[in-house]
Amino acid sequence: MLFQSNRPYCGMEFSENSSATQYTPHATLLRQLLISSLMALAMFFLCVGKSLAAEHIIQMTAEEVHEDGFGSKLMAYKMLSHTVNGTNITHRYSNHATIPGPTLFLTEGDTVNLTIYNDIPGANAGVLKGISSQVSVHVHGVHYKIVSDGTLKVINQEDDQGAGVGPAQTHANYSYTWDVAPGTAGTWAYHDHNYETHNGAEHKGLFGAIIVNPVGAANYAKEFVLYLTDDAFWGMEIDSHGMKQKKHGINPDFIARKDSEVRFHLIALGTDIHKFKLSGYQWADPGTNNMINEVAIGPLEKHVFTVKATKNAQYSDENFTNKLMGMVGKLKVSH
Ligand SMILES: [Cu+2]
Repeated sequence: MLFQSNRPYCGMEFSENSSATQYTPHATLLRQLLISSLMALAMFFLCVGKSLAAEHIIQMTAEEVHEDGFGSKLMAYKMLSHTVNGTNITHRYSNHATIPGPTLFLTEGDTVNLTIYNDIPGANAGVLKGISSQVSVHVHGVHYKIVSDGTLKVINQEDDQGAGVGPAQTHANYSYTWDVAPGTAGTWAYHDHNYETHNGAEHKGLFGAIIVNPVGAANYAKEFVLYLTDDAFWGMEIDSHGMKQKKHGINPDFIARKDSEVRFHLIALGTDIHKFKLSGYQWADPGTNNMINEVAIGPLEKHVFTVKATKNAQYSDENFTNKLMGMVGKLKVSH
């Protein structure tokens, strides 16, 4: 027997021996052996794949931040704690509330339990004016039940699904459960949907991304996440060595080691159509064999691509008005 009957494993039990095998000709016997071995191998990988599925417990706050160059206050998410199957990985994130918010790396098959806390000063005053001062986390791409939509009751018909005071009910904090189901691989935005209006405060800085990798996906030396808003790139750089998240902010300069493979994640927010370019580089348009050197990306669209970092470059939004706004940054390649 391949599996002892008292040992837990996933899937159906089968026997590699059959009473009929001793009378079958060699060819059939060999074929049966081959089929048994292949089945055992398949079961093995199924079991390994399943046991890799991780449970993420995440706690975040939404806070006010003051970015240089802005008259008005902005808002940002901060990671309080993140454990994966009980292992604490909070040190990967900034100690501060950042724009963009924490990038969450997930793998198909994982589950996420995310709790949001409201640290906006005076958040409870909103109820007097009849507006929502709840903050929420509404995610794209992964699966969840309606109670984890992270929207106001006017949208989901159930509840105001955020932390703080909403028009219908209040929650000191609010927890969401996400099923990172097979088929959800990709780069997806999350953002507030409840602050002040049913559209939330994404435009004030309450946004971030989840990156869902397939099981056994390749590793990239650096991950560069760029959000294209109507007047700036907001970015983050993650080094696969240690997974430390840094360079949060506007039009960041990214750094890559020469000849390393790096991955860009472009996520369009706002209303503009952007024309992204990485000077002197070409990359494969995802899902095709076409090599491209610029890409048009509209509201809510994403574009994920990889390049080998061979030379310094400038990334930019070639859309005329966006370029006038200064949507330009650098890729610096070091030896
Ligand atoms: Cu959205």
